[in-house]
Amino acid sequence: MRAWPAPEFPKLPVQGPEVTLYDTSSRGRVETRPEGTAGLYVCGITPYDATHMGHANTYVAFDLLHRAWRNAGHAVHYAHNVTDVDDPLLERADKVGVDWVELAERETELYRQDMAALRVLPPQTFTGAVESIPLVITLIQQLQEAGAVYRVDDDLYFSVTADAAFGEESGLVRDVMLELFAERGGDPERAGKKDPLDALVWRAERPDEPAWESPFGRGRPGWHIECAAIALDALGTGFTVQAGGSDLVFPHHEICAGHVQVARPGERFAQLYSHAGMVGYLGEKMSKSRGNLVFVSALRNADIDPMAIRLTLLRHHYRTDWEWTDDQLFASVDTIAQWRQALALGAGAPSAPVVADVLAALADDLDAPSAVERVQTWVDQTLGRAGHLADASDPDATVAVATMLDAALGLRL
Ligand code: 5CA
Ligand code: ZN
Repeated sequence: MRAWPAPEFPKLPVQGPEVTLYDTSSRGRVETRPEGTAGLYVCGITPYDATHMGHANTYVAFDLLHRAWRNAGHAVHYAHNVTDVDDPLLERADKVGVDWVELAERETELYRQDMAALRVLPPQTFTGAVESIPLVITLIQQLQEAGAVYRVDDDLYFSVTADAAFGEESGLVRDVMLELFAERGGDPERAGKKDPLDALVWRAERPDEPAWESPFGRGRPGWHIECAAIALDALGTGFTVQAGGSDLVFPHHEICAGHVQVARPGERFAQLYSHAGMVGYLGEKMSKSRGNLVFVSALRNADIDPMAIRLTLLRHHYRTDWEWTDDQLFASVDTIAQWRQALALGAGAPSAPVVADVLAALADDLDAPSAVERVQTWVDQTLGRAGHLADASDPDATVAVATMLDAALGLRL
């Protein structure tokens, strides 16, 4: 499907360092050294409601990775999905009495506008679950050939243990897997399954549910097979980073990897798995099902500068869990005003050290909070206590810093 328009991406006069990233699978930091084009797959929204701060936090986090790679001189293929047919979307459409296709299209369009406002670089491949059905069918056939698919009534299931590496991505013990599987859309109790963790890959048609023709009968794809098929088609195997929020570590990313690794024996799905922390609000994880939401679009409609929203997110390290409060947003509105004041001065404190430090912080496991603090030091040096030019030792400082803020942090001031 159509993505959103790309914001301008200025080229920096200096090259950033290679990016090191925490890898969920090996439980340590790994230097990403993409050979040729870097491949990034980030799991997208299920479009039954508007983009909230949790989503925005995840997409801004991996936008920092996209930017850090580009600034290090790498080309990037960013692939991204939209789960535009799935149980929660159908349930919401039913509840509010709208056609599910219309609901998905409306919320996907709002998502595009939110991402464009936040200056998130768009994916080169943006694929809906519905458009991916032919890819899903091919992948299921390959899994059948590998003997990893069985029927329960008219539904098809994937044997997770067919992947010898099952469990390596999440590193979880079985009891925790079972708990998370039940919590996150799985059906461990279903009678007829060989292993409670086996994953639905094709759901046979049910009354009043959408369905598509397939060699396995009419039905629709399961969730994990959708991302596996889209990622495999866009990026092949062994692409650089599979990413999303930490609620996707298990079962989603584990089983995506399982599908691909069984269909392509001896190959790895992704080289690294990267996960962003969860944003909470009012004491709980921000989630559509709980309804404790702060929407990007609602803030934009209230004339909040999207750059202040982005800065609020950047002030938290992407791997930490944190709680959204409006006070943090108001503080960022003030910070942006102060930074703009400094950037309007022309001359300022030396730019080369702050540019180098910010690029280094971002290449060091996307350490945006340190990058933001470093910019603040430069602003403090440039502006005296009275808010007037204090250090004018670099006549071109503000152009260089503004360009770096845009390219590295996605803040166009
Ligand atoms: N469509 C699937 C992925 S294929 C899905 O999880 N959709 S979602 O709309 O529930 O979430 C979209 C993305 O936002 C996922 O990467 C998810 O991990 C992330 N996410 C959801 N809630 C939060 C939250 N409260 N904080 C941070 N990230 C979140
Ligand atoms: Zn996904």
